[in-house]
Amino acid sequence: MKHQAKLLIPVFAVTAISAALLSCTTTSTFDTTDTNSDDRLSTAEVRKALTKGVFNASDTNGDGRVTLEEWKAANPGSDVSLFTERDLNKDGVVTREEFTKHVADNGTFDRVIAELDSSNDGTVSTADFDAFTKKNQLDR
Ligand SMILES: [Ca+2]
Ligand SMILES: [Ca+2]
Ligand SMILES: [Ca+2]
Repeated sequence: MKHQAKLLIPVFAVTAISAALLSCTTTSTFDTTDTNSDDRLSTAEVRKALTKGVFNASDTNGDGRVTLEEWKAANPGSDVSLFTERDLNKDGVVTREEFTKHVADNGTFDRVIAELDSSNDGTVSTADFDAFTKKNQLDR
């Protein structure tokens, strides 16, 4: 269990790349993200973990829906249009499905994955992950 650096590192990278993204922390680690335990993070594994982490950080009561009130509390000072553009059917709540579709469509997490994948082979190895944390001096 050497790779416990939290995935809040790439989430910070997301916020650096795209100020439009919800800022948050997630408790996911390399090990918990690597769901098939092959010591590599596929884009699907990373996308799934980040989507879940970011969504859950806003869904404070854990009912699978983010209301505008919850979103404002989790993202103080952010433009409300960022919420409304994620509310695809405009019913005033962002469901997990809407959020997942939105981030898939705008490719936000793909940019994070590209940044983590220093060897450009489409997966994030523990070496890629360590190189990223070192480069960004976020190792803790
Ligand atoms: Ca894996
Ligand atoms: Ca909720
Ligand atoms: Ca909605």
